[in-house]
Amino acid sequence: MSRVYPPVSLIGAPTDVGAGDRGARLGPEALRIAGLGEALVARGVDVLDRGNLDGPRNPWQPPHDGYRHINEVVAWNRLVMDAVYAELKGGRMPILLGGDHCLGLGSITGVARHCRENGRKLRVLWLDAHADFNTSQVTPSGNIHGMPVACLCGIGPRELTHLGGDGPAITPDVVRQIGIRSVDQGEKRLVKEHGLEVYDMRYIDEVGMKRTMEAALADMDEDTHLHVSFDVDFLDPSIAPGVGTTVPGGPNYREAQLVMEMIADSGRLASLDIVELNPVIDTRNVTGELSVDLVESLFGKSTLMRD
Ligand code: 5AB
Ligand code: MN
Ligand code: MN
Ligand code: MN
Repeated sequence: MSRVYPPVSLIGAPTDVGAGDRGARLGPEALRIAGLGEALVARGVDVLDRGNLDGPRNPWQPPHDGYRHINEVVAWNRLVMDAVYAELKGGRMPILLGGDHCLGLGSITGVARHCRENGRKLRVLWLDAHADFNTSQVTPSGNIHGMPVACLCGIGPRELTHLGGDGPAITPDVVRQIGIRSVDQGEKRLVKEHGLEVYDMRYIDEVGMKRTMEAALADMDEDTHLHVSFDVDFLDPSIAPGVGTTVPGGPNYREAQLVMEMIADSGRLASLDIVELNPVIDTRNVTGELSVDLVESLFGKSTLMRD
């Protein structure tokens, strides 16, 4: 199943201002050292590494009014939004190298603007152990990497919900969450209230990964822009220890490969985030290397005799 992929731009966003641990700021380098660029080139993809964005340092302060580092989070997300939007406008596929998952806010806001301007429908696959649907009232931590989906849907402080200028970037119906297994109490209520489509681990256990992905990828057509936001803590910690917020009971190696292969087969992938990789916590760079391995599958490399 060989496919021609659009040219790709790697965008590094070395920050952990939205996280509870420091170290995700080293994620872009760990992905580069694991050979992300080279692996894509080997798949026949035209790759440009745009280097790293340069935002404010992590002040490492406690939360104020329920948010930690909100000014720095806004500044980083503006940079990411503009960089992602510019790549799409130039006809390239942005791959955002995080950095913590607060950056999904800027990335998807940039993607949503591109879709609006080009009359494309947006589908967001959120691969994560967490729903990232907290607000300042219900967050147990104040860490904004636990809030981006809510903010994207218009729930949160104005500077985050209106990052793109004119209202929330998306509505909850464009999102499909997969692999979820840790949702805070108040967050659960919000997820239900807003009708988010969540394929949690219980669902995956009962139904299997194949049917889960069929459901999550259903009803897309040639006008659909598929954005994948890949929080590395989606994976079971036994194969991916290098993340700050591990939760046991995630997808195993084969299930994760199947997820990526089925996304590749959909032919709709148009932008990607790889976030939350924390090399300081990793065992050598195994989690970075596994992430690269999975991205190869996203770009059509199959372990079976199909490519
Ligand atoms: B991640 C937690 N729900 O809000 C919170 O890694 C964890 O981007 C958030 O999914 C994890 O602090 C954020 C307990
Ligand atoms: Mn996340
Ligand atoms: Mn997570
Ligand atoms: Mn995390």
